[in-house]
Amino acid sequence: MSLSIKALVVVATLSFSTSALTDAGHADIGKPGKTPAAQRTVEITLGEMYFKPETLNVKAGETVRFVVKNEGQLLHEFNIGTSDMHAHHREEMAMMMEHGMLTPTGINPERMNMDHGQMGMGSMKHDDPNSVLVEPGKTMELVWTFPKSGALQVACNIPGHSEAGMVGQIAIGR
Ligand SMILES: [Cu+2]
Repeated sequence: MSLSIKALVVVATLSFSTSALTDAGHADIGKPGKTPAAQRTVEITLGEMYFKPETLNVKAGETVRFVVKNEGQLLHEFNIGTSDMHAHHREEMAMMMEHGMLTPTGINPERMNMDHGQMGMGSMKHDDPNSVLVEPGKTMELVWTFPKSGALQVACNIPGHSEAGMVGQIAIGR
């Protein structure tokens, strides 16, 4: 992947849209954190079709810097949310795949940055702050401040992946 594409991926991840977090009915899943505030760094490995580790133990209110490495051959996602949010995001991802914004192995930056209004998709972009999309061989970072309590999951919402096992639990402790 060229540098410019890499830069686009980083920009896509850093543009903080909070749409995913403000939809009605969403549980408190926490919020994006800042690297200097991170109390620790947790390394996550993605592959076909797993997260390592699969269970994350975090403290209430803790800010964690996740360094997410894709050691697989396919595009994967590391997304923090509730099972309802993941179900909703899976539909969006399926649409992005259908429209060529995503391919099984990567992100198509031209299509991702197109105006999708004509497709009836509004300004759909993969820029949720609670998620990183990681292309094969790449490493991305996500800093997250967890809520005081709640039942959260990590999932890869690329079509077929969570169904094949790319889902894990986040345990929020005291
Ligand atoms: Cu995946």
